[in-house]
Amino acid sequence: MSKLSLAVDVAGLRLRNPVMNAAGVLGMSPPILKRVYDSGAGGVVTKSVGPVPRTGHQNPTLVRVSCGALNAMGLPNPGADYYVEEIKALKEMGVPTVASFFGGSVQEFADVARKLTEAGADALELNASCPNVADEMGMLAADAGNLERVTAAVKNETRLPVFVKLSPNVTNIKTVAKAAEWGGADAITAVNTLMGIAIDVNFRRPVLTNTTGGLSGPAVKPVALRCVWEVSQAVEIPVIGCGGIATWTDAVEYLLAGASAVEVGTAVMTHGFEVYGEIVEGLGAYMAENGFSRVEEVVGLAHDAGRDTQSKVDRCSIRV
Ligand code: RRO
Repeated sequence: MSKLSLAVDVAGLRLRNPVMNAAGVLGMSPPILKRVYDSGAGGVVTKSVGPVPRTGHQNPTLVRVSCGALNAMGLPNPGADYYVEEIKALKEMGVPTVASFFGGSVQEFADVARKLTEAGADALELNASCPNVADEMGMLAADAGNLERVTAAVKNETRLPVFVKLSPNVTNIKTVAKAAEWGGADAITAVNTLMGIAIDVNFRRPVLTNTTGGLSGPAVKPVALRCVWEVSQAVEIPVIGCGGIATWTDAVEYLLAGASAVEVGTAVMTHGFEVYGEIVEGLGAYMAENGFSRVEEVVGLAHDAGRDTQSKVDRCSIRV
């Protein structure tokens, strides 16, 4: 049997293992993202950046709820020009860096993608799915036609792999995943946060200033896992799983559902930075115990099992 390796190549992005942080939770400061890498992650993802600085929504912007967290940060970021220096710093530290970004128009998406490419990012994550600025910008991931156009415009500006991050807040995620693929996406990240609300019974009003927010953490895992399952059936490009991953078993579930890599966000708030190393270690042990030598051998296996079960059911019904 060949030697076990956790290294993956996700649409051209080579990582020492398939575990990254999810965009947003840890911001963009190079020393903090370097800690994610030093804790064992294969690469890092920055907080989404746009064309110009934004202050985001007024506090409170984050509330802990049972099984997770609800946020409505409102895309706070210092603007793409500032990020250029931050990305250069991460690259100098040897950290594989995925730059997450957004725009308010096709041209803005394309311009920011070009700047981040010139800055030296290793891949781009096109955030089509922030749930907290939908009134202002509309949600790109809910509009297949626009998503395809924006993805194509971004691909025209960069030679880097482009991952399109989708939303679970849509009726049919397969349709939008296919639109991103048609636009030239190299991978799909599934998924962003699930829209929710928390109400303060004493003040008798929503806790978040923005009223609604994006739910993340363990509560969303079954929903996000279903999204990965469906998207991986709908497209030919790799899928990156995101949503409620806190343990190596969560990560393995995502791989079995069809993800080629995973992103871990909210769990860093509850488990600390060690969560990345723990997931990587557990994944390695699982692969060794089960005779896998490469991560790709695990990807999508649960779909095959589903087909086996189906055929057994068919055989049973024939006997009956
Ligand atoms: O900044 C946010 O409010 C935010 C973003 Br950009 C996102 O993609 N997902 C989310 O839950 N919050």
